[in-house]
Amino acid sequence: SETVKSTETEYEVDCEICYAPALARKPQGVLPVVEADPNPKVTSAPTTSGDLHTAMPSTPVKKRIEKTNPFLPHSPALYVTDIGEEHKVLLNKFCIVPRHFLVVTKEFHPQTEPLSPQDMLAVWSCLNAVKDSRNALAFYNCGSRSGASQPHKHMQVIPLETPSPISILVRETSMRRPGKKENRPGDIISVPFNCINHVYLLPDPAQSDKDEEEILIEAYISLMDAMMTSIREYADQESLSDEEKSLCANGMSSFAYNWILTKEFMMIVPRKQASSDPVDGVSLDVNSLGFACMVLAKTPEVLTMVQKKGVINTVSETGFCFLREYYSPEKEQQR
Ligand code: B4P
Repeated sequence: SETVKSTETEYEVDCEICYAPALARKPQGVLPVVEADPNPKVTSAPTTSGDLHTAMPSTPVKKRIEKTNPFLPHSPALYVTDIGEEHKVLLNKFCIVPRHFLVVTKEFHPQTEPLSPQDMLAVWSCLNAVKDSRNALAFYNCGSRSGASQPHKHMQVIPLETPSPISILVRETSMRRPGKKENRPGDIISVPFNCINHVYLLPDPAQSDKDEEEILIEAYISLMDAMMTSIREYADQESLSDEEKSLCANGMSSFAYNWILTKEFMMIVPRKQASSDPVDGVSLDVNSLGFACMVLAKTPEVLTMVQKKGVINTVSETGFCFLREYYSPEKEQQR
């Protein structure tokens, strides 16, 4: 089926818009809109949609059609290998980028759970194993407002031949400039989306006194901390409406966020909503790849809307967008 890629240059970065109308016809395994349970107790696969808890009122709920879990059991044709005791690698049945694969927990864990050290190590070993390791992207859509559609915990890896737009943006943002120090491993920066985002610059494990597990855990915890602090500051804005304040309160407790990992950085973007603000009823569904400046349009209307609004503006609407006079990436960097 036909997939057309185009690029839009924004902030001197070539954002990618992928137009794949055939995907509009793919069966939707839709994750019901759920509040993450900070202490999840589910250990076996849910059998009814009722097992997948509560709806958040102001977020649109897609109709759930598929009730089976595509990862348990998985299709033998898509199985690649096991990673340790807890994970398996499956090919993505609906990939756009060749060799896009999934790192799936062998037992059912909910997609609303935070990543465990084993999850991150499994993904890290995949990043090391693919060709052109430095370009590859791994991501996790945590919680329903993050763009996730499958409720069984899965991370995803996209091998790439050239650096992704977000890798270029992070390298650019962290570089030395007149009046600005170069950022170093262990620093947290933000890239110029108009919404809360935090990027942890990873040290090279070969040059660090910490092992890979310690590095990944430290990065993840630091980013979670930074994310919570930012949402608290966002909620303190005087001009915020009551509706937005309650959205923030939900944001603090329900942990919908996108997570991106490369060999160079780890990134977190908390999510307020699953899709961009509608224009004449047309909106873009955004997952972690949106914050890699890579978006997927399945209809001509969505394609035109994103081209007009711009990729970065469109995806930023799905995060917690500070009022411009309050927020600036520079301010974030000084923190
Ligand atoms: P989720 O975290 O639940 O959601 P998603 O990546 O947004 O994928 P979604 O299923 O909503 O797909 P969409 O039409 O938006 O991930 C579920 C994963 O499981 C997906 O990778 C899905 O394809 C895969 N999957 C579902 N059923 C499966 C099965 N039976 N066996 C194996 N794997 C199965 O997008 C379609 C695809 O395009 C997704 O893989 C998405 O990640 C990818 N994509 C989106 N934007 C892209 C971009 N800009 N560039 C390249 N790829 C992009």
